[in-house]
Amino acid sequence: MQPEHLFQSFVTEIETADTKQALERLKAKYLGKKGSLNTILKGLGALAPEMRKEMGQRANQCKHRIAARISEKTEQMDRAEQETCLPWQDITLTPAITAGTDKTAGFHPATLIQRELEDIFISMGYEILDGPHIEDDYHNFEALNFPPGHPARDMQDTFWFRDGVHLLRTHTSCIQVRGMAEKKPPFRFVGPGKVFRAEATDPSHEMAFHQMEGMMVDKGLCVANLIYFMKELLNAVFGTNVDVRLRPGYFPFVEPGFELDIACLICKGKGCPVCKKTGWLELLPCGMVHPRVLSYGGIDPDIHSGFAFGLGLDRLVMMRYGIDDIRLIHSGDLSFVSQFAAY
Ligand code: FA5
Repeated sequence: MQPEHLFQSFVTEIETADTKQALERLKAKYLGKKGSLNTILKGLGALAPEMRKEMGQRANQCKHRIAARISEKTEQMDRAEQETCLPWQDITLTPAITAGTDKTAGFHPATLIQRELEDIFISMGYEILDGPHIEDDYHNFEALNFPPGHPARDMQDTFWFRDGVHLLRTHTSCIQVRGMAEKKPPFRFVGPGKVFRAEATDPSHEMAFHQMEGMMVDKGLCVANLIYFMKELLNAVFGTNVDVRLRPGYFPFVEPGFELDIACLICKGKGCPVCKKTGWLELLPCGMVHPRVLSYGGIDPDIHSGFAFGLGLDRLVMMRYGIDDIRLIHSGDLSFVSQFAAY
């Protein structure tokens, strides 16, 4: 091919190259080791000497023009990129406070309550553990005695990943599984964090909300120990005796299992949309750890027993601050969050 024809086809192609990757591909196609220009240059040896010099000059000219067009277009793209980017900012710097806009950041109410609870549990000898938001079927379900196909899995509407194995954790109970794998009894820990469920929202239900898991394993633990810790916790949070009721509750990973409800502090037990007109709010499901779950965790249920609980943190926030709609908590509305004192 004549170098001028090659240049023409390059000009047509570079018109439609609108990304840097496309330019790189063009560069390789025309100027690369195995590119079209090198093929022409390699063929020079086969030409008659008088043709060789002339063809060599034309090919080199073409090479320089192609290289120049590519770098020109790359520079254009760099400039366009810089124009669309926001100016660089160091977000770790304290912002300048302008007169009349003296708003400073504070902690989110869910963070405030979480930290307060952590302090209470640390004072009772608990450790704080963490776990990933993206879990697998084993940690979220199987090791908690929800075998595949078990109807109790339907209690928690789940966001699955396409691989059918990974999911957004539906509860913090997975931290029980991770804690047991890491520790030898006796131990006690809490695991706070965000959990996710594919469910319709209403004044007391969100799709992403917070829980705090708790687990204690030792020799000779029984329901009386569980109730003692739950009462201590609620008294410390509310600073007064709150009305609670304990009723049977089913969770495959505890036996016996309970629902601990708190008298709704929004309507003082009269009934409102938050408590679904019952006067009570489900806050703290709990129970004695199922022997099979202890065995999965490598703990001998004939020697050790344990209790576990899963506190709904957002609902606790609602009761504590008198918030009548859980959806406000994640709304990102500054007039809402700025009402809470810094910790
Ligand atoms: C559980 O998630 C169990 N893992 C709790 C548990 C742990 C039981 C250890 C026994 C032993 P449940 O689905 O009920 O259970 O949720 C626990 C708490 O999270 C509820 O009491 C409630 O306070 C809160 N909660 C549940 N669903 C939502 C939701 N959609 N929005 C806000 N809070 C919720």
